[in-house]
This record gives sequence, C-alpha cells and structure tokens, in this order.
Amino acid sequence: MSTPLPPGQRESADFHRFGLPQFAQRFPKETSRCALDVTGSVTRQLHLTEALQGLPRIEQVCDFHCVTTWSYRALRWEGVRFIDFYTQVIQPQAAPQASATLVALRGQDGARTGMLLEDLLAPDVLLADRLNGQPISVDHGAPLRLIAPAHYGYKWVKHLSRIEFREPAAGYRVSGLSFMDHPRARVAHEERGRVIPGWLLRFLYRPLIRGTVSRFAKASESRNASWPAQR
Ligand SMILES: Nc1nc2c(c(=O)[nH]1)N[C@H]1C(S)=C(S)[C@@H](COP(=O)(O)O)O[C@H]1N2
Ligand SMILES: [Mo]
Repeated sequence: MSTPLPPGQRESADFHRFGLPQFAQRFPKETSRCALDVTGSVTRQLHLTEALQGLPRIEQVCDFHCVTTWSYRALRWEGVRFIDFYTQVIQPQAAPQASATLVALRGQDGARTGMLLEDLLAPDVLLADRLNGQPISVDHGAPLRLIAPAHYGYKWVKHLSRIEFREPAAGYRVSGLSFMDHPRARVAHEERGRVIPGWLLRFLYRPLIRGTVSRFAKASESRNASWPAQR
C-alpha cells in the first residue's frame, strides 16, 4: 500500500508537462551542459559550466505535487543533494552573506520563484540531471532541475540557470501573480498560495488543469517536430 496523498491532491496517470501559460512556448537554449550562475549577496559570483561535477551523486524516488491538485507518484531522480552543492561549492567559493537567507531561483525560460535557504538545505532537495534512468527531457527540465519533494511543483524550477542569494526583506520577483507564490509552499501544510487559503485554491485551480495540459503538450509537440534530435 502506498502512503496517502497530501491534502487536496489527486493521483494523475500521467506526468504532464505543466506550468503557467506564458511558459508553454519557452524552451531552454542550453541542454548539453549543466551551467549555473550563483549571484546576489555573495563575496564572489560563480559562473559554473558543469555545476554537479565532482560532487557525490545520489538517486531518490519521490512524488510530485502540482499546486493545481494533480500528483504523480514515484519519479526516480538522480543528481546531487543541494546541501552538498552548498557546503562544497557555494560556501567555499561564493561565500554568501550570512543575512542572505532567501534564494531566488531562475530557469532558462525566465521562470522565477524563491525558497528559504533553510528549506533548500533539507536532505531530500536535489539538483537533478537525470530522471528515470535518462537525462532529464526538455519537457521535464533539461538539463538541470531543482527537486524539492516537500514543496509544490512550482518550486521545482526546470532548466535551472541561476541561484541568487538575497536579504529576506528584499523579496524576489516571481513568475505569476504574487498571491500564487507562497514563500514556502509546503504540501503537507497546503501552502498553495498567499492570502487565499489552500483549500479554496484547490477549487479555483482544478478547472485549469485540462486546458493547461493541452496547451503545454501542443507546444512541446510542435517543438519536437522541428527539433527531433533534442528532446
Ligand atoms: N523553468 C520552469 N520551471 C517550472 C515551470 C516553468 O514553467 N518553467 N513550471 C512550474 C510548475 S507551475 C510546475 S507544476 C512544474 C511542472 O513540471 P513538469 O512540467 O515537469 O510536470 O514545473 C515548475 N517549474
Ligand atoms: Mo504548477
């Protein structure tokens, strides 16, 4: 028997390509190397061309929970623990200010969100480059994606290209409307968004799933038709 899903979630038979409508047609430019910039309140900025190089690799199976209420079970990700990247690369090479406890995350497609550094240092948060035994596809975040199992899918930034250390008071610019981005977005606490309670957002978001799935699938099909070699 599998464990119950978090509050308000329903199991989906498919792992959809998904997100805010403005990202359906945007795809990463660089998919061959895991390049990553570390910027913001740091002593030295980093422009890494292979971010995971030399770090201990792990494999982790976890469920995915979209804020719009669909969940997909048992994805097998491979990559590096964020905490290992932090202690072995970021701390020694970039030396962030101790006061910069907020981390803004950005994808190559321009998607943005933020997480508390404290949440990123949980042992199940990964920088992943492989999914189910293969390099992550463009649909699901190539070449590098953040995996944060305790948090809604919108914190799992695909095509991750920049992590920026910030003072919490400075906040960060998010992709959607600000009420849609909870600073923590923990699934166990149903922190779907700000201001509007999570149980209410369930009902507002559910009707949007079908249209979003089809919009994202169509955009991906037409891209794959013109770039067959690079999925
Ligand atoms: N770069 C980027 N990351 C992103 C998104 C996006 O549009 N662009 N969408 C987010 C949202 S809202 C969800 S639900 C998940 C969807 O992941 P999937 O397409 O692999 O299912 O990715 C998240 N990360
Ligand atoms: Mo989402």
